[in-house]
Order: sequence, then structure tokens, then C-alpha cells
Amino acid sequence: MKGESNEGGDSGTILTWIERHRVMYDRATRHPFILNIKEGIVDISSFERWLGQDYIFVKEFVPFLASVLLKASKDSDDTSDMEIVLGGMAALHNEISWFKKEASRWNISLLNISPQNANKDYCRFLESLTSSGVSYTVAITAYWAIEAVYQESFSLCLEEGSKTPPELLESCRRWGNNGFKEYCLSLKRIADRQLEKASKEELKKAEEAFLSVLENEVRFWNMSNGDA
Ligand code: HMH
Repeated sequence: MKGESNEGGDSGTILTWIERHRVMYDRATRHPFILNIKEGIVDISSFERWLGQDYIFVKEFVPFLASVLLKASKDSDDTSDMEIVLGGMAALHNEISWFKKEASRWNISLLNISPQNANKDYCRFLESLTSSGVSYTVAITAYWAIEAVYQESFSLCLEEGSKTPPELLESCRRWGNNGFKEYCLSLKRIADRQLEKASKEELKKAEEAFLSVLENEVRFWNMSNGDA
């Protein structure tokens, strides 16, 4: 359906890539850590490890998102992109406060946590994407993928019949809620729109970035085991 808009989000490059890399996509979005939360059998120390590492990640995510915002303001031909990314920035500000509050509820000191290797590698990858040599198309594709993995993962824990422990519901709702799902769909629409007019070379880079996000997310979830 070339040339037609992709309002429903049910066609486009991203969907093609999800299907092409289905195994890796499912590894990132249906990780045992998430499935254990959903089944109500998660080890709380795993959850605490994830929380501390994710706080570090989210702080590193801010400069990445700032770079996406900059690219949107320079290179997007749709002014609403910038507002959508700016909304993500505002949510991230709120998220950092939430992490602090949640950590104190679990008696975790966020000051003494050092990033594990998988976290460091992921943050280094994010940093590489902030370069001005990385296009808006590649950056927005990565941004969509990073958010979509969390949205898909945590929404599983909210599905009918899930046995998610009540004390973990707030975390799951943070990324599993419908508003965030809509937000991810708007990022997907932007990415698909950009990809539609991208060169072959650009498409290749964006697909590689998408795959790198999936690989980094799997390694990130693996850290919760404590044996990373
Ligand atoms: C590792 N990926 C990781 N942490 C997050 N908070 C998100 C994605 C979503 O914001």
C-alpha cells in the first residue's frame, strides 16, 4: 500500500522488521524476568536489582532524548514531532522522581549503585546515537524501540489473569498503561513516516539500531538475575 498513510499502525517498515526479527523481539518483550512478575513468582531481589540499574539508565536516557529533540527540531518536516518528543522529556522528568520515591519504598539507596556492564554498554550505545552524524530517522527509530520494549513487556503483567504481586503493580502500570501505549504508537508512526522516505543505506542503519536496542534490552533484563 505504497503511498498511503499508516494511521492504524498496522503496516509499514517497523512491522516488517518486527516480523523479520520476531525471535529477538520476543526475547526482549517476553523476558523471563517479566514473565516471572506476571506469574507472581519473581524474586524480589531481582526486582530491586532491576530498579536500581534502571534508575541509572533513565538518567543516561535524558541526554539521548535531548539529542532526539534537537534532531526533531532541525530535521523533521512535521512540527508536531518536536512536541511529541518534548512530552517524552516531561515524562522522563517525572520518572526520575518516581524512581527515587519507589527506591525509598523498597529501602534501596540509589547513591551506592554502580552500573553493571550490560547497563554501561547500553548507555554507551545511547551515547553513540547522540552524535550529529546519526540521522533523525535512526535516532527516532531507536527511541521508539526502547520505549516499545518496556511498554509491551509491562503490559503483559497487567493482562487479565496475571498474578502480578500487588506491590509491583505500580511499576507495571508506569509502562504498561494505555496512555503510554498510545505514546509508543505515535513514536512508531513518526518512525515509519521517516523510514518511508529514507535511503537504502539509512534504512539499513535504522534496522541495525532497532536490533541493537533489542539485544541491549535482553542483556538489561538478564542483569536482574544478578549473574550478569
Ligand atoms: C532499560 N529500557 C530500559 N529502561 C527503561 N526505563 C526503558 C527502556 C523505557 O523508558
